[in-house]
Amino acid sequence: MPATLPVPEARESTEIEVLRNVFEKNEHAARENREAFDRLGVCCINLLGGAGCGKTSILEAVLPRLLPDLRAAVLEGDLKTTRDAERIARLGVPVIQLLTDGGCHLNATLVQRGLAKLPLGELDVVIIENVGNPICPANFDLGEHHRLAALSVTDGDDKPSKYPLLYRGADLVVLTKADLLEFVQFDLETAWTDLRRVNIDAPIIPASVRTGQGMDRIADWIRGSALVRRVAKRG
Ligand SMILES: Nc1nc2c(ncn2[C@@H]2O[C@H](COP(=O)(O)OP(=O)(O)OP(=O)(O)O)[C@@H](O)[C@H]2O)c(=O)[nH]1
Ligand SMILES: [Mg+2]
Repeated sequence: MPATLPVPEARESTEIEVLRNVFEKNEHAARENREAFDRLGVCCINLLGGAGCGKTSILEAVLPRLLPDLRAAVLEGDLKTTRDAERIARLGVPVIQLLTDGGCHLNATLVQRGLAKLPLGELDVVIIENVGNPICPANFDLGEHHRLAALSVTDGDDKPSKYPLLYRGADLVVLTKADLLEFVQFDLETAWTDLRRVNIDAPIIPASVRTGQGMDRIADWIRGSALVRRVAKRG
């Protein structure tokens, strides 16, 4: 054992600098994305939630309700596979699969590359399904106007207090798989109270793709958000 502890090398401060650069680069790309959306009157929604909480299922149920009066496209974020993009493509909706190759969240630069492949000027709304993860994606602005956070009742009523960042930044919270409420231990009041503790404003919509519960309300919210952007462009 050495008698004295080794003196930390300058390496540590270099790592901090790199981390700051990552966020700066992301913020720059996010700003550019948002400016492009605003210039073209396109509404962008970032769909977030833990792995398997039902994000793609929501899109499968809601997108047909928005078509044809709303022109929508989807960016699908995943670590691997094009499976989610294939599900969206079956609806006849333009979709680009964004693969992070192991990365736990989308960043604005990758989103920018996906947007370049979409006919942005012909769209009303772009929905970005983020990587299934209740933690990291919430830290990265993609240039979206709104965040839709999904919380599955199968994940437990303690999640809003354990992962507050995800729900704090949400403009809409969807309680997914509500048809399973009778089979799992999920106290609605606890979840609701904790959600309200971190986010006082966002509507909370219990929903199920099995029963159709909540799907019209989600579609209305997306339609309303897109309309606001279209009017803002004209103004
Ligand atoms: N019972 C029930 N099952 C659902 C519901 N929504 C989704 N599921 C099921 O939950 C599983 C995951 O659904 P996905 O829509 O793929 O979830 P996801 O959040 O997109 O998953 P990742 O993209 O991998 O994070 C599938 O087996 C769905 O059939 C629901 O409302 N009720
Ligand atoms: Mg998915």
